Amino acid sequence: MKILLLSPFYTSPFKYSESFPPTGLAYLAAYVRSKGLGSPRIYDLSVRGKSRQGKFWRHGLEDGEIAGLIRNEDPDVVGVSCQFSCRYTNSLSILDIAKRAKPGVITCIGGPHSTLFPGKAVENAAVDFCVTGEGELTFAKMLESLQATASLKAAKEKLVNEEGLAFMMDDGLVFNKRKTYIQDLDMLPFPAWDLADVEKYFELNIPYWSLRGRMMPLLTSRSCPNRCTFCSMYRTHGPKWRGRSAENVVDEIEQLRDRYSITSFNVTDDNFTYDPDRVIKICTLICERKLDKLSWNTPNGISIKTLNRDVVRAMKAAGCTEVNLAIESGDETMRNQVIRKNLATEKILEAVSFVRDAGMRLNVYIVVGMPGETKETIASTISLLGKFKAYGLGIYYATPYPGAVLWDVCSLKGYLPPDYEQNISREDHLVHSQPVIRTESFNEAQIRKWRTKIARFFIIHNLLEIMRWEIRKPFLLNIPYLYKRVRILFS
Ligand code: B12
Ligand code: SF4
Repeated sequence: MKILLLSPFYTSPFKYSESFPPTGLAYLAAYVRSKGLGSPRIYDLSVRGKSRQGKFWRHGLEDGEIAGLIRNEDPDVVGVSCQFSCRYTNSLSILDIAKRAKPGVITCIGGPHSTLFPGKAVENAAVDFCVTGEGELTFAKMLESLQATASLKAAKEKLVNEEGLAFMMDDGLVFNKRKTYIQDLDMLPFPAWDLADVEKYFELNIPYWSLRGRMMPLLTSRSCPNRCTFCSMYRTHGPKWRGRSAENVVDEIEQLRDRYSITSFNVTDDNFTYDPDRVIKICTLICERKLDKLSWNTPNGISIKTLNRDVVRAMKAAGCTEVNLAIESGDETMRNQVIRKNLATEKILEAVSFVRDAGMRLNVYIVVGMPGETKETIASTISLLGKFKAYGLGIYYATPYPGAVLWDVCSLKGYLPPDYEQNISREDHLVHSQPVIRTESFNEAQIRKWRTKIARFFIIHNLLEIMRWEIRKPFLLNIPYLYKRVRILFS
């Protein structure tokens, strides 16, 4: 059976690319291959081609080219990943193209967005199956059933009790909720990057904070035990944190170096430092196997609660060059009651001192515009940022995503624009990069102003720190970065 796994094209107001290797698809491909369930192939439809469409850039192949690719590959099954809600409409359109390019092809969708709306997904005539949550075992079961039966109808009959899978039968929707998640992640083969065009990402040279070039993602654990109110991650990856063994993780790093000559990797876990002993073990093994020449970072943020000096020192010794800390807000009520981060200000300052004492570059994340934000809470955030030096700031507008508590709160209180629910699945509405919440105490324009105020303060306060790191880079590499910073100052 020939299986084509596709990552969708995307639209953006910016010309520069934001494509990253699709870890989820690479795990799926590796697993089905290891089970002998046919020959999978991964195509990221966003890495080739770029065209202007009105105010936006379409990154990736045109519809006709996608149809051509499907006809050429001639797959039996096409699977599309929908990692971000805003790409859902694009993902559906790809399955529609697949059905028209090759009538009779079996189609499947998976990923965080469709996981929350499986019934809606399979109502669509172009979607035969929707795999919800962690996909490996369920996708394999689906393929097994297709292989073992003569028709789609017969395959579906065999799958009526399969958990995590949604599809339509003559008498309506079949969907059994997922209850189990893979406990022993070491049983999974490493992501099948040999089935994707990884050289294309190296060529695109997209920065991930300060790293770029021959860089690959590394997922050492899945899920997170915390429940920040803006986060919906656990709805896909389950309630419990699950970690791979240190040996298994370091074997993968070794393979990435030997096969793809990577010079860096980024740890894309939700909560890399949840188990500090495991992190120290990973770092010790990296050093023992002389993999510490590779640079790495933690762009998704690491758990501040479990961070200690030994962990940070071990990370630095193992080649970690920068650490991102999600502090979210300087106001304790916002951080702990509204966001439910359960994180004391003292703990943040302690973690900051560990990172700075270790001589690593520090980036922090802030979220603005959660319900309850006022000019006083913004002042507290500025005050906290004023207590230490950092290099980078990721400052995001609070955005309600389906499945997150924030979504329920904002819907209930009428804090969202009228067509928000429809627009969240469309990239041209840019809900992920614009303020969308409006409460009794602020509107979108106010939130923009507050965001700029924080960004401006950050740059002025950290000017020397920023220059200290920038000066180490070749001059030409600095120009775009410095230009962006100066624009924020005067915007
Ligand atoms: C790394 C990461 C990024 C990275 C890189 C993403 C990449 N392509 O690798 C970057 C930095 C680019 C990123 C950006 C953003 N991210 Co992000 N990101 C993640 C993160 C932490 C890990 C992704 C990952 O590698 N997962 C590991 C793999 C194994 O899991 P998976 O992708 O879910 O795939 C599994 C299943 O879903 C399923 N599956 C997936 N696809 C398919 C397809 C088929 C056919 C089948 C059968 C199954 C299947 O099987 C897979 C294997 O088990 C996730 C959270 C998470 N834990 O998933 C958030 C997450 C995806 N991001 C999220 C968000 C909000 C964003 C941003 C919008 C943030 C922002 N405000 O800027 C931006 C989007 C920017 C844009 N322009 O679109 C949200 C998405 C919520 C939503 N409903 O849209 C998530 C879920 C986190 C959260 N807070 O809830 N992100
Ligand atoms: S710590 Fe991060 S991954 Fe965990 S719930 Fe909060 S935002 Fe989500």
